[in-house]
Amino acid sequence: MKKNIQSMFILSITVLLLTSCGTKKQEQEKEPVDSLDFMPAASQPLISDFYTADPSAHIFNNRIYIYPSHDIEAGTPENDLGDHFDMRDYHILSLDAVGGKVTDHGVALTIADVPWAGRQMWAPDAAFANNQYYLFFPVKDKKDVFRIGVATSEKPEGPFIAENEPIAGSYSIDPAVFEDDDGSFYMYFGGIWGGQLQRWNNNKYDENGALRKPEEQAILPRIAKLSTDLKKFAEPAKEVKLVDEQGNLFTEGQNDKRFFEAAWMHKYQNKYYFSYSTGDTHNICYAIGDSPYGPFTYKGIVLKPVEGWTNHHSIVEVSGKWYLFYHDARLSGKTHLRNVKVTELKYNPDGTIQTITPN
Ligand code: FUB
Repeated sequence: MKKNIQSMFILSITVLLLTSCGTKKQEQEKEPVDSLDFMPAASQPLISDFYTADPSAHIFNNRIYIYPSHDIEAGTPENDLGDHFDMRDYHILSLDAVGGKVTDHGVALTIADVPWAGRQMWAPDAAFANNQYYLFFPVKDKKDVFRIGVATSEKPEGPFIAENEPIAGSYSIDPAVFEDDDGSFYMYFGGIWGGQLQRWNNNKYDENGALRKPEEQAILPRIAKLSTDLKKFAEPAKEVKLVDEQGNLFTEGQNDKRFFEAAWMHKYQNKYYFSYSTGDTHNICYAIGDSPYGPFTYKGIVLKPVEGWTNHHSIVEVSGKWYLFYHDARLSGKTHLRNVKVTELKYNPDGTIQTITPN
């Protein structure tokens, strides 16, 4: 018996040594990094010489372009309304493949060049149509009310020229612009707390608009179809219904599932996937529907909480694989100084998404 234990011990050590040598060899051969197959769920910052967040990724001209917020240490005191997210410009990033070299294209749009802007340039998005590129961005106007602006450029990386006014009928934050297969564009938007969505009912502004009580129906994100020039809403903004499997809207108390901010839309196997952050519970969740307008039925968590208070993402297909672009504050340890990252996203055969746990 004793002999048996001894030989099992020797065998285990040999196996362990052989396995770790094998791993080391494979690691040395991983060069250059051109696939995420072997990477852990939490990856390295795509760029670390300045802070970026809220990555909206798109493929333009066979290249990956990322439209992020540009986080800075502005010295603005932190509060629950997010005043410390006091960003002043946008830089566009691009790379030819996931794992490839990241290019920073410099300042694409600055707050001083937006005639109606007051402060805080938050999470942007982009689109291509009519032979030009569009940058959609939320910023507070001179009365400190968030509106959504649009700017255009001949190049995906800018520089962008902003329109003189915000998009009429737009409000709150986090625009996500989705092109459907028929060429129609829709903007999803909204964010509660500092994003001010609670101040808007029936598209009317009420400075005193309050957050909902736990037993009340949760505030819903908004959608508006865009005009063909992508500079206007083609219709008044509508609420996007997010429901549970029984078809019930969430209450504010169900804050691990209800919408908070950071909307994104993608289509997979002919279904519409609406994903969003639950904010104060820090998940990226998703819900599936049959129309861009919804209703969307809650299905689960895409990304569990990352380091830092905010969670924000985009989901994009790149060369036949799906990727989640996201951010965390691991490098700075400060919630308003974030870094964008990317990791592979996988579907189950039934179309549900495998939850990603950042590590
Ligand atoms: O970056 C500022 C805000 O933080 C974004 O608009 C939200 O989605 C959150 O990430």
